Amino acid sequence: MITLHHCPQTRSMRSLWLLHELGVAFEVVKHGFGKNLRDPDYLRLNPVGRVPALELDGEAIFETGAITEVLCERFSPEGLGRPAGHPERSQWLIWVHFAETITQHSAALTQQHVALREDHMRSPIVMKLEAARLLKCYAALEQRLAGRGYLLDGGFSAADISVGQAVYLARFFAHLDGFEAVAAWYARITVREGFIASLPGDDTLFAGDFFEPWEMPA
Ligand SMILES: N[C@@H](CCC(=O)N[C@@H](CS)C(=O)NCC(=O)O)C(=O)O
Repeated sequence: MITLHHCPQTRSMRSLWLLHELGVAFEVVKHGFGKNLRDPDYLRLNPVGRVPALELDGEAIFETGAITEVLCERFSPEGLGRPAGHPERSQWLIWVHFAETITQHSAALTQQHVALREDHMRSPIVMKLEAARLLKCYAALEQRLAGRGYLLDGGFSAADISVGQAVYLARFFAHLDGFEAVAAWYARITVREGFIASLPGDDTLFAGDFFEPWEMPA
């Protein structure tokens, strides 16, 4: 039995997309994105009270990258995954985990624009800095994707899912304008049924499509 603990439009969407692509049977337990994640019952699944958490045969697994590795090893070692010893193993690991390099900035920006309730708590400097750092991540992806259909030459993999979902979140804070290879790849992977099935319904975290950094005070 596989159970994914999920909040829409967060990192757990990455695991949800992967599960859909794997074509395995699973259940989703949806959580509100708030203090409820600190409930003792949930902390038994993820000790810092974050999503995702995955229950797999009675074991609780947290950290998106670990979940991706475990699911691919078990259900799609040479399809969506690249096993130890495979020529593309290192590149697969690099890009699966690069998703976190991107998402740390989106998480900081979600805190700035969404989670902080009072305007005086928000920082235009942090907003600008974190959005600029997303653009640096896009630049690294542009370099990798120039002349490639997918992140790995061997074809679509969990690396595209991981980074693709990270770019989905990043696009709320930094436009893809000027990153042609990234935009073409993003368009290519987000028509997939697995991605579409991982999108939120009415239960969105973001009350808009884009959050502009605030102007710095003069
Ligand atoms: N590195 C962890 C980060 C998990 C994480 O911070 N998830 C966010 C959602 S994107 C969360 O649950 N935040 C709730 C909170 O910070 O209270 C992973 O990849 O699973």
